[in-house]
Amino acid sequence: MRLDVVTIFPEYLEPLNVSLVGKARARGQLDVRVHDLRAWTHDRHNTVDDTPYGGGPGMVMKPEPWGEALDEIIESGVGEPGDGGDGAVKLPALVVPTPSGRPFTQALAVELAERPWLVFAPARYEGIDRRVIDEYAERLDVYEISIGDYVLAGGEAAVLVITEAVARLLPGVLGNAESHRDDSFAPGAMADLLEGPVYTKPPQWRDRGIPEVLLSGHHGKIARWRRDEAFRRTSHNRPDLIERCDPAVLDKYDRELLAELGWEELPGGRFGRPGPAVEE
Ligand code: JD8
Repeated sequence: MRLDVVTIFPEYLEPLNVSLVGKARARGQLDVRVHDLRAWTHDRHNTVDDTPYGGGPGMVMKPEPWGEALDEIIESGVGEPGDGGDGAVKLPALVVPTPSGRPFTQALAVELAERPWLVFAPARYEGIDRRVIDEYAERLDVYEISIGDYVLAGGEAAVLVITEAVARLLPGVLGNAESHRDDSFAPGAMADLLEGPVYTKPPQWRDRGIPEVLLSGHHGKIARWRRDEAFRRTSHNRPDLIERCDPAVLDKYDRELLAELGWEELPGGRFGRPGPAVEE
C-alpha cells in the first residue's frame, strides 16, 4: 500500500517513522510519502490560506496549492508497479479528515485497507476551499472522515489514527503473536464487545493478585470469564453496543449475565435498558 500525506506540518507525521507503521515501511509493506503543501506555493510568504468569502472567523486553505499538489501526486502514480499496466490509470482514494465527516470505524478501516493507494489531505485553519473536494470527487473516491465527536485544530492527528488502524490490518504487518481477527469491532466478530481486562506476571503486585480462573488452566472457564468481563465492561462503558448486539451471537450465559446487569430481554431477543419506574 502507498500512502501520501499532504500537510503544512510534515513534522507532525514523524510518528509514522516508528513502531508498527515504521516497521512496515522498513519492510517495504508500506510506502509512505509525506509532502509539505508549501512546496506548491509560489509567493515569497508561501501562502496557503486566505479570508473566507462571506466573512466569518478564521482563514480558509486556498485551492491552488492543493490542486497543484494533488495533481502532481496523482500523476506520479502513472507507470508505477500495480497500475494495471493495461492503460488503466492507477488512482488513489482521497481521505479528508474533517469534523463533519463520516465516523471512522473498524469497518471503514477494513474498507480503506483494501485500497492500494490512499492520499491524505489533512487541513488546518477552517478547512480546505470546498472546490478542491468537488474537483477531485469527479476523478477519485473521496472519504471525508471524522475520528470522533470533538474538535481538533487540524487533520494530522486523524491521519495518524487512520493510518495505524489501516496499517495493522495489512497482511503480514501484525506479528504472528498478534491478530486483528478477534479485535473489538472486527467485522463479523462474535459480538461487538469491548476488550476485557488483561493480566501478566508477577502473580502478586502490591496487594493485588490475579483472578483465580486465569491460573486454572481450564480454557473453557477462562474463555467464559473473559466473555463475561467483556460484557460487563461493554455494559458499563458502551451500553449502545449491547443494544446493537445481534441476538444470534448471545448464548444463554450471556443472557443470564445481561439480565443480572439490569438489561431487559426484548421481543426478538435483543436487550434494552428497562425504562425508569413509572409512579403508580
Ligand atoms: C480537520 C481544520 C479545525 C475545524 C474550526 C476548529 C477529524 N474528529 C475531528 N475533530 N476535528 C477534526 C478536524 C479539525 C480540523 C481539520 C479535522 C482542519 N480543523 C477546524 C472546523 C471548525 N476549526 C477531526 N478528523
